[in-house]
Amino acid sequence: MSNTSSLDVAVIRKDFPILDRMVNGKPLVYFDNAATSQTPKQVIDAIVDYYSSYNANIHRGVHTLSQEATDKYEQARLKIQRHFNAAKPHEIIFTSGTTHSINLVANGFSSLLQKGDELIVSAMEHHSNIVPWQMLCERTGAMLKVIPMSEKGELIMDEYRKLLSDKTKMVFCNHVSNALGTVNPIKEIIEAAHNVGAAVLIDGAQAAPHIQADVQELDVDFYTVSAHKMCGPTGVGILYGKEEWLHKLPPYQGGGEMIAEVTFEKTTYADLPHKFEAGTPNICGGIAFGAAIDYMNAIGIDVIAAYENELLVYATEQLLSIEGLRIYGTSENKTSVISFNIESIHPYDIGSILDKLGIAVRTGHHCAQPIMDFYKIPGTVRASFNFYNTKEEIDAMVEGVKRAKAMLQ
Ligand code: 7TS
Repeated sequence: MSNTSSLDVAVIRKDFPILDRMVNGKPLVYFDNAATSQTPKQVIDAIVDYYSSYNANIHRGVHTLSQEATDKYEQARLKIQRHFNAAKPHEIIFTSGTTHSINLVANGFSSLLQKGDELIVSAMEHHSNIVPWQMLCERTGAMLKVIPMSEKGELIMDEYRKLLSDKTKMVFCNHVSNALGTVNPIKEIIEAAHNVGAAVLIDGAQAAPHIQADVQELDVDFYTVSAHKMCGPTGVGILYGKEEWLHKLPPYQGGGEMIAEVTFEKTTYADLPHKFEAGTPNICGGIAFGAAIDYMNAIGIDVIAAYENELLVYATEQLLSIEGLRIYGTSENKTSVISFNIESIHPYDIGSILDKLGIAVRTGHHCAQPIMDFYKIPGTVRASFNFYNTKEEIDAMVEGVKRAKAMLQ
């Protein structure tokens, strides 16, 4: 593993113009990275460059601008392919993000399932990895089973193995929980599912910014990512799918660019990846996603992970020094997410006081209501750190939480 001395946070912060701004008269402390990350100027420049120099529709024009835009868009696909080590570029489907990617797969499985089939979901999913599968079950008569979790916020793997059978057709689970930060043992989950012939979708939305995922090494069937959590823009992401699965799934949306030939009698579909990319895509977003991947790789995901782990350990210690503060998600295997509450104080009230101090955290159920039901709480305060955050910012948050506690109790 690389050592953290190669991450110069003062230099890195200069890449993020937004980190200079004031909020409510205080310097911004941005700890809502799990919701969306901030954007470095290298990515902002890629967006400005696109609209200033070669904005055009892709895959269709003979003219120079269209060719330039097409080349840049397809280069971004190649960068993403290399980053996640997909075997082929056409296994990377551009989508609007993780939610779109999951819906694309869930919709495709409608034609592959029948009544009595079983799907397995983990107890710690974001709603976007629950609701599309419930809708699929309603359409097909398949049943949804749930891998339970422990008080520490870890999946109970023995229970998972008991749920698997020859009825299991698919398993879906996040790589990292957005509400708890738990890193799930996805390699084991994938292997066990494959042993009963089930396909696996891993929601990588929270993992991709912090962990280097290798889809071939994981042998995962589908992996989903949102660019905006990886220093890229909103409204773009990818679905990785193994070629054989992408051939089996029918197209999700019909329209331009996804066809081979259209007549009123019959339409044939384009090859991968275009079969799943109907209509004009988020061209600039895809190119900027490529720039974001370049930016993160220039620092190094391992370097990022080691530094963020330092922040996690430091913040955990500091927060736990506050009497009555409880952290939800205490696995040893975590990314830099801390969900907490202080006794009976409502998380929203703590979040509002922190905001007055310029500190951005998320409060609420984090689109993971089953986790809140498990702990019997309405929600948590969630602080999530990225590699441009500092220990001084953590100190400011801890002081803010102490102040909130004194005011609210
Ligand atoms: N899956 C996980 C694990 C997530 O954390 C999120 C977004 C999604 C899926 C959906 O991603 P989208 O880009 O399609 O919206 N999570 C959060 C969050 O924790 N706070 O705001 C959004």
